[in-house]
Amino acid sequence: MSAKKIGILGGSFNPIHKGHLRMAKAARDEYGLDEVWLVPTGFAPHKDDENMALSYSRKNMIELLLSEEPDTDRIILKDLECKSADKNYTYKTISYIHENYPEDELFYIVGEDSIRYFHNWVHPEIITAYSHILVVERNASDTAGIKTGGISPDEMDVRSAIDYVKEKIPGQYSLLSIEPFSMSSSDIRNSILSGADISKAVGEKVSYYIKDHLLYNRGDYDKDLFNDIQEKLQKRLKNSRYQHTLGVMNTAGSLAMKYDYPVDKAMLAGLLHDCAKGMTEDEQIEYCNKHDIALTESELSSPQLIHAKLGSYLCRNKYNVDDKDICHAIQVHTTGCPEMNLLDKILYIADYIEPNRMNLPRLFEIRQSAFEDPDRTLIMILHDTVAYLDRRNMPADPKTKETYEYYKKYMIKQGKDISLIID
Ligand code: DGI
Ligand code: FE
Ligand code: FE
Repeated sequence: MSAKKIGILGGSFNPIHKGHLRMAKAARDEYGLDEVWLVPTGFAPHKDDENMALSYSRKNMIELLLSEEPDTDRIILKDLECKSADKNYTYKTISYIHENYPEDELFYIVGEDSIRYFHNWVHPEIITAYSHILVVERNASDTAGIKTGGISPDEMDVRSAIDYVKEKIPGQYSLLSIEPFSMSSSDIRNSILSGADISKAVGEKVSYYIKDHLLYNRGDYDKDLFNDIQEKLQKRLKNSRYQHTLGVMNTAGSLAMKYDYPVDKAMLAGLLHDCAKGMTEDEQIEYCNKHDIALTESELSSPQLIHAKLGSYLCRNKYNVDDKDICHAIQVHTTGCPEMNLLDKILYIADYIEPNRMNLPRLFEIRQSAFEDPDRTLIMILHDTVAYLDRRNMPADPKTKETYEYYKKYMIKQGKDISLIID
């Protein structure tokens, strides 16, 4: 294999944004690089940890942005640092790449803000020994808050700063000739908190991913609230229903761990999902009439559906969990709905696979699938539910049918073969 030119763009990518790709493309095109590797950090104890998304999600977002941005040939996610529990020093990563790709020529791509502090990094001389440093200029406002010991833009412009650093840490340094741009992950995280649209900066897919997983905007729940609700439900539900509830709560929590959703929130949705089952079906209908909760024809003729809608109402009004995501997930937990969000899917699936469920067809396969591909799992469950209703001459609710059709189309659109899981 002939020697390659490899660009390396390290960072926390928390989250990745289009500016990162601009840097990668500029380096690739100006230096004729064969590949540019995006290398996300693993744990970064020096960063504000609370805002650091799991490397699982940071990697997913890199793949999502690469999949929808034009002109990303030869720009790839390289997962080198995520596996380490230690601090990821750049010199270690560069040494590792050098040792494993000794023939290749390495280019380390950094923003101006980093180069202004580079001489204070740990072993910068190892980085320059093995790689050519490519610097991307930033706007003055983005480099103003430089750490003590760094070179502020008031002191020197970027070229002089590079010369100064080169004097201290000899090596090859070049300034890439792209226009400076203002885009930073921390600004994006702040925009999320203020509810602003971030899709311009990160693309539609990453923007959706962040919303779906509630990244950078996670509340937490009082543990007393859990105990309080558990006590109430234990009194109000039959024992078998209460055991099912605990099973759904814990399964929803496990799925949340797997897919990087806030675990406590998923558990709370699981805990409350069947709260309306403390009433008989007649009582449920009466309660709905009294509180102006409109029921559909389908719900009136199949009253076992009502507890989802009523449960959502009770969640907000009786259990004081006024959380739109949890209420929505409870509302749709029996029939599903098109475009379910991640919590909707977690609850829908957990309800079906929790440990007390038994004697369902292909339950083992559905349980395995739940931890591999939520959308495929939805289809399996919807298929089996429709078949079950059919066998018993029960009508499927229009929402159930709509959801099933929606996800079949959705999977096919994604090029996923579902022919072996449905008939
Ligand atoms: O409340 P759970 O028993 O834990 O589970 P669930 O909320 O999924 O409700 C399941 C019941 O609802 C079960 O008896 C089947 C029924 N069901 C699910 N989808 C439909 C449905 N019944 C009708 N008529 N139509 C549906 O689409
Ligand atoms: Fe239910
Ligand atoms: Fe349930």
